[in-house]
Amino acid sequence: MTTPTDLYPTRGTAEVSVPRKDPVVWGSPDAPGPIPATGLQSYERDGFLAVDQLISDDEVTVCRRELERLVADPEIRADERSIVEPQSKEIRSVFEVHKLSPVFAALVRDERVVGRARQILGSDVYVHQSRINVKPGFGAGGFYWHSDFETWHAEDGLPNMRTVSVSIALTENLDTNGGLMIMPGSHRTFLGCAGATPKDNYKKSLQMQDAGTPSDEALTAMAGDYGIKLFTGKAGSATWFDCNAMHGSGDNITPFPRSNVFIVFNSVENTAVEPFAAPIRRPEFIGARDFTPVI
Ligand code: 6CS
Ligand code: FE
Repeated sequence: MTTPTDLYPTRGTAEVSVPRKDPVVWGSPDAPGPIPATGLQSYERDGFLAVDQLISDDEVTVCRRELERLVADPEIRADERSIVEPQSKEIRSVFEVHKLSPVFAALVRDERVVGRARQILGSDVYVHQSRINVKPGFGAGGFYWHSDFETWHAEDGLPNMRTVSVSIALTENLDTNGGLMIMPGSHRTFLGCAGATPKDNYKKSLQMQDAGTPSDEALTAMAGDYGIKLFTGKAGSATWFDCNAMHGSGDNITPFPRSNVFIVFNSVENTAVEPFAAPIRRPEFIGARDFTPVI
């Protein structure tokens, strides 16, 4: 199979910005599903869609108990799918939770979740990545500014921008405890970053990203053009965002954890090929190679 053309060059010697070549909403505007047409329009415009209550309080309780069970399990802590905070060594993230947990496996298949992904991506979808982010507080680290697609293209080999993420809050996302920030509209420009991908980059990047990080100049220009929106919401709220939206989150020094479950749906028409800008593939628990559609 021939490698598709690299529409989004990145991790070369210089930072380069190119216009997005892909649609944002791949489905038809009147496609059936949980998102109303007005919601699809604002997702197209902004690169995100906030849902005040995606899952009920009772469902949040079940998910939060499941997160706590996973985090407390010594076998999970020893598993390579667990990433710890560099300072405190507390668990920062656990990947592939849709395989580790029947609770999160059911969430992935829930029509309120996968139905929205199919509507946006206009096709069947599979899970490219899932994780819980614990962000326990008292100094838990944030995630510096980045485009997820830049990494998923460079390191996981996703050819086109036909991927959507949902972050479902499992604790209240306050304006103080390191909530998600997105630059509205930034998804329409691809910023190719400077600097080659080191081998085994993921072992560091999941704690603190380096390769694929925009320059201060680029971030200053983008923040000036688009602004920055901070997402707050009660537990059970969710933010759907385009794979190329420039986003990040700050450290959490409050006592209030900012935990979420994060699921990445990719179109079955956009399956991963070889990395476009990395020496080797990342492990499958980060970038899936099982393209079985979610049913
Ligand atoms: O590298 C990745 O795939 C992950 N890193 C971040 C900071 N966001 C996207 C994804 O979870
Ligand atoms: Fe991200």
